[in-house]
Amino acid sequence: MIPERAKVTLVVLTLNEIEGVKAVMPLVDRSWFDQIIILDGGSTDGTREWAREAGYELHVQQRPGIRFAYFEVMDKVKGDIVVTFSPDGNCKPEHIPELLAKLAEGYDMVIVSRYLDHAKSEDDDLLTSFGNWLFTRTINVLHGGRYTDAMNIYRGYRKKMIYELELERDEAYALPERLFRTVISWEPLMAVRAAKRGLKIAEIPGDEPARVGGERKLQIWRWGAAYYFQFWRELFFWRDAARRDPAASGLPAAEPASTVLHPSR
Ligand SMILES: Nc1nc2c(ncn2[C@@H]2O[C@H](COP(=O)(O)OP(=O)(O)O)[C@@H](O)[C@H]2O)c(=O)[nH]1
Ligand SMILES: [Mg+2]
Repeated sequence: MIPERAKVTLVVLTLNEIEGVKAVMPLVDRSWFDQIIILDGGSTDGTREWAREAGYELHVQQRPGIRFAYFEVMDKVKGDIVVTFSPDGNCKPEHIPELLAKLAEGYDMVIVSRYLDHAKSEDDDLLTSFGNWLFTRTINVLHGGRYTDAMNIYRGYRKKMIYELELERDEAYALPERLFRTVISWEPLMAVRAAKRGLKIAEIPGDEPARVGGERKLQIWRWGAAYYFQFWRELFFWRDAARRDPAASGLPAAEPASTVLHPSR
């Protein structure tokens, strides 16, 4: 029997990225994906209007903060696989076919790593390059990961993994966010819990070019502190109850990753 083809949704994060979307989105072949959603944080620079005119599905988030953007959009994601992408120049679209091919091998998550093999980041400064190294190394040491880049947005994963790792729950973020008065994203915690759960993870190397226009929204100190807090808290906070007792978790049993993707349809 031919396995049913896994559907793939591209989620494109935008917050005032008009120059980026104009330069980058034309390089994203729409036929690579079953669905493309522009996930906008309330842009006021014409990004939303541009997305509508270009015929993209658009979701404008209601609550500020990247994790709320993800929480809100998940109901609209039809794909079995989600690929997240920033159209600000930092993510090279030419890595997408390789990313999809890797996911088709059955990985739960594949990260485009800025630090694997020959890859390099032109967006990094001394602080972000040290921060990314430190955070990735901390996750590896504390939680048994083997990442070279645990922080990048540019990645693909099974949608169901979000729920298996309970990343959609406020309790995973509320305390660090209150302590450091910010709203964080879910990629670092995803890396932590995927490692804790022993999921099938891969990385492919991918250069990160400098951003195209616009401004960086990264809150270096607040996010750094909140993520670091999360990493240590995870040593005792999320004890992987679902794996030990699936009946008690109320979660659907994990299914093997869908096997067939067509990156070059
Ligand atoms: N929807 C949404 N997108 C955001 C938000 N904050 C940042 N982004 C987008 O997420 C991507 C990554 O943000 P960026 O500031 O470039 O972070 P960096 O690349 O890690 O320095 C960019 O495409 C931003 O436009 C937000 O609150 N909501
Ligand atoms: Mg960026």
